[in-house]
Parts: sequence; structure tokens; C-alpha cells
Amino acid sequence: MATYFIADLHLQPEIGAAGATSASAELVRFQQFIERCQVDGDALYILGDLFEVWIGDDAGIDHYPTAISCLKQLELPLFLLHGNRDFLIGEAFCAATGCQLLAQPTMIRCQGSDLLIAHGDQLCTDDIEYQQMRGLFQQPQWRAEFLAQPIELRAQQAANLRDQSRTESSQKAQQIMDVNDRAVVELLEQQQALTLIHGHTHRPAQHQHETKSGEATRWVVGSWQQHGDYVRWDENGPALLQACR
Ligand SMILES: [Mn+2]
Repeated sequence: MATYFIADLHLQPEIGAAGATSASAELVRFQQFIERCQVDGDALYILGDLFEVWIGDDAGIDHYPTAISCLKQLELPLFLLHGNRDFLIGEAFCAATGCQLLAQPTMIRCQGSDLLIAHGDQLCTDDIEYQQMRGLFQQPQWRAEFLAQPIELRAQQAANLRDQSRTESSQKAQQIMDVNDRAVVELLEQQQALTLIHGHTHRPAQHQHETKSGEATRWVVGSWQQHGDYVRWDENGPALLQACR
């Protein structure tokens, strides 16, 4: 049996402007991946940014019908962490998919090992502007006010935020948008963890870090769009794999 981890699928809304549904290559790959999980998986962890945009359960559940029914059909324990694109996923999504929402970060037990899971954006502490925005989105008042608006307005605001983020990202050094090593070590020590799996940076890799408790390993799950990156953890340990290779 194996435990599966995915992050940053950034699935696009399935309902087009004319109300027609369309299955993107990413969505088809996601469906195939879910079928694979069913074969030998004992759990699936989604480490954030499953969706490109989520403006509330009242809109999102209708915007991603195939992805939702795919998750619902999966007969495995299913866990989800918020990403920076889909942090408004809530209880209605969980009810529709059978997914359990986990706090960020969370220690889990996997194949006999303890490990820490997170989306990863909280570790990008060199990006001050980004962390300020993140802080705003965490505020209950901001969330309540955003969700109180009509769906069309929310969709427009989310599109503006994504445009802004794209422009800013293109002007920032790659280094600034990666995790900060000190933040990683602090988190590992605070959580007394020697293994961390996260996404967000779209830079699949295995890194080593020196901590007070010893050498720690950090696995970065890649994004879905290029190769369908995921982590599969079985009795031999974790491995970075690609769905379309
Ligand atoms: Mn992200």
C-alpha cells in the first residue's frame, strides 16, 4: 500500500463562458491519477492549490463538477490543506467530496513515520509583499466580507488578484519566491519533525536541512501542469514521481 501526496494542480474551472463543460488535459490526468490511487493507495493528501481559484463553496462546487465527483468516488481517506488559491474551501466542499480539511501545518503518521505537511507558502518569508497579502486573507473579517459579495463580484476580484500576482511574480527574483531555509528549520524544530512535504514553489526536489534534532529531509511536490508531479510513499519510503511519464 502507498500514501499519495499531490499539490498545485491548479485545475481550471470546468464551466466555460457559454456554460459548456470542458475536460482539460490536466483534469483527465487527475481522473487517471485518482483511479491509480484507488488501486494501491491507503490515503491521499492534497497539499493545497488543487484549484486555480476558489471564491467560496457556493460557487466552486458548481465550477468543478468533474473534479468534485472524482474525489467523491475515491474510496480512500482524503485530506486537504488550503493553498493560496483555494484557501476559501470550506465545509460544503468537504461534505461534497468526503474530504477532511487539515490545519496548516499538520503532523501525520505515514507508513510508520511521522511527517509534517504544509502547503509551503508560509515558508516563503523573503517575499514580504506576498506574506502581507497572505496575512490579509487569513483575517476572518476579510473572508466574511469577501464571501458576502455576489459571485460575479468575487470572480472579478479574484481575477484581478491573479493578474496582480502574475505581474508581481514576473518582476521578482526566483530566490525571493522560494522557501527561506531558516524558516524551514524553525518550523521543523518547532514541530519536532524530521520530515516535511510541501508544495507551492513548483520546484520538485529533495532537500536536506540541519536541525537541533538531527538531519531533516524536505520533499517538494511539483506542480501538476507540466508532468503531473506527485509523491508516492510506500514501505520503501517516499519517491517523487510524474503521472505522465
Ligand atoms: Mn501555492
